[in-house]
Amino acid sequence: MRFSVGLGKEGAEERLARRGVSRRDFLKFCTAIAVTMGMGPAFAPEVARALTGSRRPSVVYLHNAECTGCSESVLRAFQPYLDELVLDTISLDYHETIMAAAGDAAEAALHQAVANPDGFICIVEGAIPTADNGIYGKVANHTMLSICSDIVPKAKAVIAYGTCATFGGVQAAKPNPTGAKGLNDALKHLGVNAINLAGCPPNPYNLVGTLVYYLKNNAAPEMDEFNRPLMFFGQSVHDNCPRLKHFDAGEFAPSFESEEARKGWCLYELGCKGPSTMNNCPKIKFNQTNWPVEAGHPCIGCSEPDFWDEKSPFYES
Ligand code: FSX
Ligand code: SF4
Ligand code: F3S
Repeated sequence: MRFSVGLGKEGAEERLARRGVSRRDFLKFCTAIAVTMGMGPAFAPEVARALTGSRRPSVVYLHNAECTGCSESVLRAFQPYLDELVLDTISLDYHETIMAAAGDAAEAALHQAVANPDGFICIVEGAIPTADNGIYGKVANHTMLSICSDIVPKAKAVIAYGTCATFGGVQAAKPNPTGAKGLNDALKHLGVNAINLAGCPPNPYNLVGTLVYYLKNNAAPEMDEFNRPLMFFGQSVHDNCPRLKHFDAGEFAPSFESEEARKGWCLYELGCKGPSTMNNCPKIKFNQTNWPVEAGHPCIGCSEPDFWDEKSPFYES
């Protein structure tokens, strides 16, 4: 499999090699992304081309009310060095958690990125507290609401990453004293219409797949009624669950510690919300290793709107 690398002084392949990402790892990764996108392994060279193009899009990454698990899901992925690949594909010009700059220098970096004549992609993590003019969440003495209102509408593409950014997440659970909202809900009056990559945490492969799609098509992928890309969220967790044959046979594990649970029987009677949750966890897994239901825990519906209120109690069917 060959792919041509966008050339600069140093090609992407060389940059990755210098950071310890072998060509083999990179192509394995591209194949996984192609499969995540529902395109099949033959699409891997296209993914490789998109990820190694010479023009790296400028990305501004904003944080709001959240646990930062979304960033962690990208940065702590261990195989094959997903963080390196992501950071090599994009020019991450502003990210409050990992940037070296602080104070005025960080503010300057943000405004410089926003003024980039080629435009920028905005990735947003966390819910936006909107009550009382947004005073319950501030960065650098500006409310998250005012920062997002200022920056997000200027982006050429917007990705809400994680269930907090998409639907409000835990911050928006009743009684929601801070008036926390997902991005599209909070900023629809400004015309913001983000691609929603739900999940708590979201799967970083879905983020990379979205970036690849955008880099290739200069447009958002086809989405469902909640703005979730159908290529990732078109099927339920249940549809692809390895325990499905036991569900169909009426074989339900009576407890987590039971022999039946260990044998792979269905967790529906222990609270599993897989049948009403759209996500690709069973196909993609996390860190290409495992995912909740395979590890013995019911799906709690973390990629659905209002899941804290609507899907709880989590351990009752
Ligand atoms: Fe929310 Fe992300 Fe869950 Fe945490 O930033 S989607 S609480 S994994 O971190 O926003
Ligand atoms: Fe469906 Fe959950 Fe049972 Fe899997 S464990 S088959 S997702 S109900
Ligand atoms: Fe979330 Fe259910 Fe997947 S809880 S991580 S959507 S299995």
